[in-house]
Amino acid sequence: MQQTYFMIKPEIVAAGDQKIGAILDIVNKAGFRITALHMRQLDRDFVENFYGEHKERPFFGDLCDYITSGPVVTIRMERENAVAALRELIGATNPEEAAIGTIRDLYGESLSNNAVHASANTDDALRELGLFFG
Ligand code: FUP
Repeated sequence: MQQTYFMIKPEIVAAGDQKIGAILDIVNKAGFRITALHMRQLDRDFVENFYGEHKERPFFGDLCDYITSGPVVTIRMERENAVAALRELIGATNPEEAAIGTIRDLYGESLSNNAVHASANTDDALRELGLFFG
């Protein structure tokens, strides 16, 4: 059993419970078990650290503004091969390139507002679960 970090981004949370529920239903049907879940307003320093790998990128400021624009849902999940399986389930970063039926295909609006985050690899999963769940 492997653990990964999953996050539902602000525009989905702002849209109301129905979209949150629909996304959780997709991950549940894919065999993930939720072991911790919170809705939280993240502060700027926390998000700058979380997205630290992108610090030098031109979109970094907008990305941090967006993630702190409203509450997010932070989730710890487990499954066999959870990290790779969740990345496949969410689809490509840009919703326009995401495979049909993936979460970003169904719920993403744009490259920056792409509905959800999932840890990219097992090292990131450990780091991100540590940041969010201690
Ligand atoms: P991902 O791992 O799929 O979330 O993608 P990245 O780690 O490459 O990017 C993190 C977030 O930065 C993305 F979810 C969206 C945002 N982003 C932009 O806004 N513009 C870009 O050109 C690339 C990423």
